[in-house]
Amino acid sequence: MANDASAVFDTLSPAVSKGSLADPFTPPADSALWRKNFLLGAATASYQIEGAVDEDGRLPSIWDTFSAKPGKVLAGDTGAVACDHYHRWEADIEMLASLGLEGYRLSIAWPRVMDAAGVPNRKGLDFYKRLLNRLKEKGITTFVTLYHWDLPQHLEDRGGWLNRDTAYRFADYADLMSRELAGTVDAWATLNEPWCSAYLGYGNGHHAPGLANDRFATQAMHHLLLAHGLAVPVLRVNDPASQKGIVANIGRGTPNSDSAADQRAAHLFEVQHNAWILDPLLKGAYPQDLFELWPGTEPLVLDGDMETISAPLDFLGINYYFRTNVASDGAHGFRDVPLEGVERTQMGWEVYPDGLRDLLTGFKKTYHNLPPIYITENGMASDDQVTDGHVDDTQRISFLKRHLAAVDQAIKAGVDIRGYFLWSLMDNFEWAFGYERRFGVVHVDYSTQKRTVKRSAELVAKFLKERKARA
Ligand code: IFM
Repeated sequence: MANDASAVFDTLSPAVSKGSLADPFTPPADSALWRKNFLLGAATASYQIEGAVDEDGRLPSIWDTFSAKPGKVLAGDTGAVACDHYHRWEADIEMLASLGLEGYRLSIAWPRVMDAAGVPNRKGLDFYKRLLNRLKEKGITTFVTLYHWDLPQHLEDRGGWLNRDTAYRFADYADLMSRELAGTVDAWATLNEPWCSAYLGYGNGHHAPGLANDRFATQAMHHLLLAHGLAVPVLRVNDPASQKGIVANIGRGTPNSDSAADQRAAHLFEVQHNAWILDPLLKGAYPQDLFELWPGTEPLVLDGDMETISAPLDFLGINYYFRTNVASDGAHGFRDVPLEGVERTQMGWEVYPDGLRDLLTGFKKTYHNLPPIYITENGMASDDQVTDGHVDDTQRISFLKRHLAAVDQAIKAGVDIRGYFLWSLMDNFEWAFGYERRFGVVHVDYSTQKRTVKRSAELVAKFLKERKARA
């Protein structure tokens, strides 16, 4: 983790670098974040930053198809150019390193690296090799996600995640990538947020491929988890020194009242958001309450599938953003009851750091085999503007400080949390919300591709520099 953070200090707002501004980020002296081995990094994903969708043999993905359909993405935005990272990756890594960030979580675009017959695409593979080699040279710990939602369109044309065969194709893809990239990856995550792929993609249609059927969602989830389970042993054989895991987004559901019905609604919310993924992975079974919520949607599960899915993990990645206040819908489920007067982000999501702590401590009680945890995403969107060359993202600074305090509290309560990745390194294509929602700690001007380090990133860099100096 030997980054030279000095470069960014040449670009810091003068008041921050001289220490004349109160520092609203630095964690208290007793925080676990001061531990040198607590990894602090930033995350991105291929379709959200790379652009270059038609270059060097990359095939179409479901997000190319989906975003081209009118009305699916805000303002008709697509990932065709995004942050142009495919061409600007060297400068982006310099920027990451100059901030002193110790870890980088990226994803690989499946349609860039193999064709429909499974033949490797050398140009696509070389892009990731160059990228990962440079990260290693910089001493940055690499977390690589194999699937962050950009399924090759040719697989969707054969049923996508509704087709069991996609899970086997994913294992082939994992095999290729881990043979090609072994030694440059510190940690492999098979999937990012299977909840989003299954529910938003096949359950309510807000994401690609845009299908809306609860039964589809449960079957897609099963095949996603099976894909994960089939890939893990392949990764273990090809790249034994790396860690293997999966990344789940988790949601806090709180009851709108003390009534038994609302308490049950909050429980079902968390079953649908958390247990649907974590129970099969960590208990080898789907939570039966899920099928109370969605009667008759049990997926087709073949003998041995649950054993495959629940093989031990080296780490669990957790992505957390907000909580949802819910009430009973009067039937089997829950309905959102948005609270008034609470702090929200540009996404309209409530800022609720306690939810992260409470979920993590709850998982430790529920899952006796809970693997070590990395917070693989946490952050917020705000309508950031560049003024005189600076972006003063005050709400984000406070958001990050409070969520890192929640992580510290969970660590002190005994949860084994080893690192935290900011979402995101830079503003990017926020799926159905296009480029309007800015999650980065670095601002991107999409008309010029100019990157401007936001004040939040300056303060993270300042903290990391201090921590390094003390080590
Ligand atoms: O931008 C996404 C990311 O791709 C997955 N997790 C949530 C982020 C914010 O919505």
